[in-house]
Amino acid sequence: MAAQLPLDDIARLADLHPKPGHIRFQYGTAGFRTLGSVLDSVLFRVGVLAGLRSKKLDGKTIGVMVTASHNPEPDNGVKLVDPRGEMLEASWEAHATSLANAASTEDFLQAVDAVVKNAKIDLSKPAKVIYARDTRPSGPSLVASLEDGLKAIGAETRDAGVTTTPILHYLVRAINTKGTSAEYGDDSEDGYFKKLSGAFKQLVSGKPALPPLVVDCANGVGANAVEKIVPYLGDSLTFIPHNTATATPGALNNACGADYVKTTQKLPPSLANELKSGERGCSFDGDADRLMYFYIDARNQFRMLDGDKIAALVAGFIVELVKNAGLEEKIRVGIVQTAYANGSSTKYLADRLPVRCVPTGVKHLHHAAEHFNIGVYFEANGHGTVLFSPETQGTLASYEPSTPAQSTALKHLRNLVQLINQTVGDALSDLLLVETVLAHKSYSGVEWDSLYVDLPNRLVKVLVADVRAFQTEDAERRLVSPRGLQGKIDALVKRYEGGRSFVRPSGTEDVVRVYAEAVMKSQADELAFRVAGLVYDETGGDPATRPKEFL
Ligand code: NG1
Ligand code: ZN
Repeated sequence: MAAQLPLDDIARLADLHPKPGHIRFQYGTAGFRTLGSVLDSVLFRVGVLAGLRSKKLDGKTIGVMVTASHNPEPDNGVKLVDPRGEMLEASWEAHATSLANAASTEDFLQAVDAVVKNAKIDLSKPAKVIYARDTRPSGPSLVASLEDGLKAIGAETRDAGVTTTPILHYLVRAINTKGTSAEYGDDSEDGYFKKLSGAFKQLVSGKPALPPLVVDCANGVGANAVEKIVPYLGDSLTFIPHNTATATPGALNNACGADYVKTTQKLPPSLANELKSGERGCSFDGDADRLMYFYIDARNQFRMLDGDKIAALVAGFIVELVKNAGLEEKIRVGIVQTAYANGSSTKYLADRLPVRCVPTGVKHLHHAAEHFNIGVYFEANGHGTVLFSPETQGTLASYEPSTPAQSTALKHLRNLVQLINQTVGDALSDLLLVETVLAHKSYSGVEWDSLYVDLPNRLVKVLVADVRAFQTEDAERRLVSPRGLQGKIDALVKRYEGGRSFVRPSGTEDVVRVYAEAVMKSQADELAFRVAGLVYDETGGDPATRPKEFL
């Protein structure tokens, strides 16, 4: 007889984690994310779902990360990690949403049964799940709910404790590739730190050491990772960690971290006296998968080096190495961006490389990057990585260089494959990557920044009655509905020199986002607010209550 669902166990434990009445949960680009205090039932159900996903994939280990990334401390969230360390396959997002929204235990059992049938899951397969959480106060109790769900479905579990999102992704891939030709590394934090630091030390060996690097850890779990990697790095790189108060209530992502830097385009106030003219620093977000750099220029002004600048720096370096290795005929390097990429970065990169634009959300960038031999992807907000296709890794492993210069470049490329966390954006791995390029090029922030000049830009949010009324096409660069609105935006944009603007519904908040850029800051601001005004008026907002800043 085919194996059955352990309905009694599931029902008994599900009763301990009832769904709150009036909330509708949605598995979006960032998994489930909302106030930590209402997520108990979601975590239980995600535990059951993770077990089912593992069974579906023949007992491969699935990851579960409990985090709300750059969101404020009262928020929390959860997302699943597929066996190769990537985001959950899109078709399962609907399963996650349906389980999370079942109103009662009985409905939940039915929803589980429907997933089993729909996804044709063989229940006799084992289920293996590894999970971790960030430093949020709501983490421990949410993990306990998750554990109940994993118990209910009979999963074999491993608790990775408090760690960063990218380390959890690394562990998932390391576990699932153990003993295969694609072995990713030892499946432990130690294995991760050894892999990254080993590659970094080789890459910078013989280069003069860079000045110490100020690292803003957002008062989050990245602080632990930074502290732990220090002994592995030895004197190859020195950190000056800041915002490491992971136990201080309310400190997480508060006036610090990568999202603060990107959205305010300012230095975190806590670093005000830490950086002198010419010095560089960087910020992680709360789960250490985003990285923003910055420096203080000769006029003592703060200058931001965002995900687009990181992409330009890194892609340029990789292209040069591929060429120096004599592999430019064999290895095609490409870039993936979203509509939020600064127009100047797109121009700079497109003059040199193939560039693709995809909708917002890491899964879109990641999948598009897989189509290149080496795919570099970064969101402007600092989330990104570099993917080396399996064929390219094979080429790099077997290639026989014919000159000493080729041999050196090849060695660097091989080390980059080890240095870069190819499962997901990783602030620590990306930091080491940036430092590698800066060391090779003898760049300070100034030279890096001068690759191109950012166009001034502005991002604003508009609260509308129904976000679902907004639908887009062309990688979210144009609206198809509400009908007629895009035409009005186009007419407005034409009046601004270097103007570009687009409107899209957020996938993580109940708002519509408006982005605008233009050659002058005042014009970018004005364009953003005018477009926001159009959005507001078009969608049932009462002109009398229109926010004043929308002009
Ligand atoms: P939404 O809320 O869909 O704009 C935000 C970021 C994305 C991505 C996701 C996931 C912006 C403008 N949007 O998405 O880039 O990082 O969160 O965390 O930064
Ligand atoms: Zn994050």
